[in-house]
Amino acid sequence: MARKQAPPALNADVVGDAMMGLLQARKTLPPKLFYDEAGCRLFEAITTLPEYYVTRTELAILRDIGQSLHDALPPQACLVEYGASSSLKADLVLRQLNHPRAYIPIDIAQDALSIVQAKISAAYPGLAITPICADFLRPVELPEFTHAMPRIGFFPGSTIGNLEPEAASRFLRMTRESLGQDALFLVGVDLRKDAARLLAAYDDAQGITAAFNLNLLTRLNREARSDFALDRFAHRAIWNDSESRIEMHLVSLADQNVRIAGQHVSFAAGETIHTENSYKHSPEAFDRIASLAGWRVVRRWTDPDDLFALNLLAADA
Ligand code: AVJ
Repeated sequence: MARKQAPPALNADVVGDAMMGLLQARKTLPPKLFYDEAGCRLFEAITTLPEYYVTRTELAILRDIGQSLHDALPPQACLVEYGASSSLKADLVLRQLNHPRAYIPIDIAQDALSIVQAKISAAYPGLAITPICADFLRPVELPEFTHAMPRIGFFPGSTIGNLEPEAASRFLRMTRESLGQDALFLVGVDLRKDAARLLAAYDDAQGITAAFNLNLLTRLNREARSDFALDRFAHRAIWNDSESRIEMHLVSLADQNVRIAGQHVSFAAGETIHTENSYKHSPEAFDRIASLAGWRVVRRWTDPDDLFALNLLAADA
């Protein structure tokens, strides 16, 4: 007897997050929805694009500052990484640490997290590794056994740029509480630069960023049983100078109705879904965000072209 294949399971979290954004007057979707399996792969491809200077610049800084990083960080520490989708950057920090004792990678993508765990545990046999699969914007309880260790937070990639300045301060305040007294925090921040360079980085010639943005709709079609027509939306990147951020949008190419989780959402031609902010902070703007959260920037390493800054924060007493 022919059997119908079961439809893919409805993902209640994804439906909830999507509806929350799509029912607003100005439609939005949260950037964490980018990172399903296909989205993680597309993001990996973005990080090696010629136009996307962010990842390669931060990696170059991390490689260049080895000795000063070593000198700035305490021995026997626990490294807590917020958004750990690749092991590359943590490896560059861990190799500068004097007898690191624990590594706690936190990420929303379980598959990526498992790979990170496998790679780091192979490279650092004595290190205690406790991966936590979670949205790092929510408070996370760090494992008991790390409580007596010096804590170093690590938030690379300029992921903090996804957050509006107030939300970035809120996040940093939360991590200050969770990392505790005397903690340090290494935060990667993409710097303000000319608009043409920024726009190219978020609208590359090969269309990988466009595919990454549109994959959100493919994901919703599968996990929220929506019926977005992929050829009726287009990728758009905008430089918003007054807010100092790149915005990614999905533009509706027609008047249309979309069904999602049993509801109808209508789009006018030209209307957009705002899918991501990527703030580009001046050093002063980031100092302020950090200080509002009870952190002080004690060190800032940049590349020769001042594209990117790796900031070392210390918890203010
Ligand atoms: C992972 C949030 C740092 O904002 O540059 C890359 C994501 N979006 N291309 C960024 C992203 C489009 C990226 N972050």
